[in-house]
Amino acid sequence: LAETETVRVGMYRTMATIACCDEVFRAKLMGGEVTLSYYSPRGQEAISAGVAAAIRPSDYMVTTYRGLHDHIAKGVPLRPLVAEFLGRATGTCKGKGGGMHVTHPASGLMVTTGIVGGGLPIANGLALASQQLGDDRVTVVNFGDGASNIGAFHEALNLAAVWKLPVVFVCHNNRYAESTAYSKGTAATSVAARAHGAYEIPAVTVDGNDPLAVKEAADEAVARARLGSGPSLVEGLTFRFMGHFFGDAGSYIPKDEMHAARELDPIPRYRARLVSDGDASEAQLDLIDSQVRAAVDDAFGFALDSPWPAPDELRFDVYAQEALI
Ligand SMILES: Cc1ncc(C[n+]2csc(CCOP(=O)(O)OP(=O)(O)O)c2C)c(N)n1
Ligand SMILES: [Mg+2]
Repeated sequence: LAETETVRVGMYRTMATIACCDEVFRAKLMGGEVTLSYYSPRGQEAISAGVAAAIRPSDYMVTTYRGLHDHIAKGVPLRPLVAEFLGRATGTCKGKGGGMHVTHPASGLMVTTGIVGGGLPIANGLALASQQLGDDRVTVVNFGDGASNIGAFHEALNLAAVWKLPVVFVCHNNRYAESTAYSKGTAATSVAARAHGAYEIPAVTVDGNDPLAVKEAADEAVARARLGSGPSLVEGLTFRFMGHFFGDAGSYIPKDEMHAARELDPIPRYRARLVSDGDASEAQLDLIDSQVRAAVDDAFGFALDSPWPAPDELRFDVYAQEALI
């Protein structure tokens, strides 16, 4: 069924999978069943779904500690993904990276980093490799609004523009960097204005709660990169529904601001849109929801039944040549 569905309905499945997986992580953390550092992407599903629908499986992606939404959208298989978040030997990095360092080259998810802004120069490196190899790949790098205040953001945009790298910078502007509101820390009306004004990079700000708007902007940016015309920046305006990390109550967010943001929750909104546009019936979307729930439960079952990495594993995957250890 999933193979034959349209791109528009597929984006719903992606968003539902992200939200369901996030819900189970939070429920298990709340119940004390699992322990991990967790940064919820709830509310930001549409940006990941829209961008992923604009690229190919062979394209590269870089993301952050909040990257569960990007990992799922890029197609990292759920079983090893959840196992990695839970630190199990069956994870994408044998449980040695955790959610903040998920890497899965087979699905093009190359780097997850906890260093704010650190992914942008790495994405340039991947894009430079593609440019030199002529492999026709595009690299997408996801980051937050706060990252646009980091030096690496400016260095990366400048160099990508000078070298015309096939990279798409995707800013998930969720209006907060930890507890700092956008307007308190950022001297620009938008992140797109910085890219365009300072580095002459084509840049747009779109409704990040609408996967169709995100996909349209990403389609253009990806086409530009693929043609060799250089980088673009897509900024999606969205909101972080949970605290910065699991355990942060977000008390610094005014109640009316949170209430207004939740009114724009991308998932019920997109669901209603698909039904009113005739893409799918409520029953079809309910079926997707139940399939998603089964897949997520299966992944958690698999992960929780998996062993921890053996202590001896510490010696491996540290250097490129294991013989040197
Ligand atoms: C270089 C660096 N500085 C500071 C931190 C601490 N830190 C972690 S997340 C974060 C906020 C980043 O906000 P934003 O880029 O908007 O991303 P969001 O968390 O909203 O997704 C900060 C300051 C860090 N991890 N790395
Ligand atoms: Mg932010």
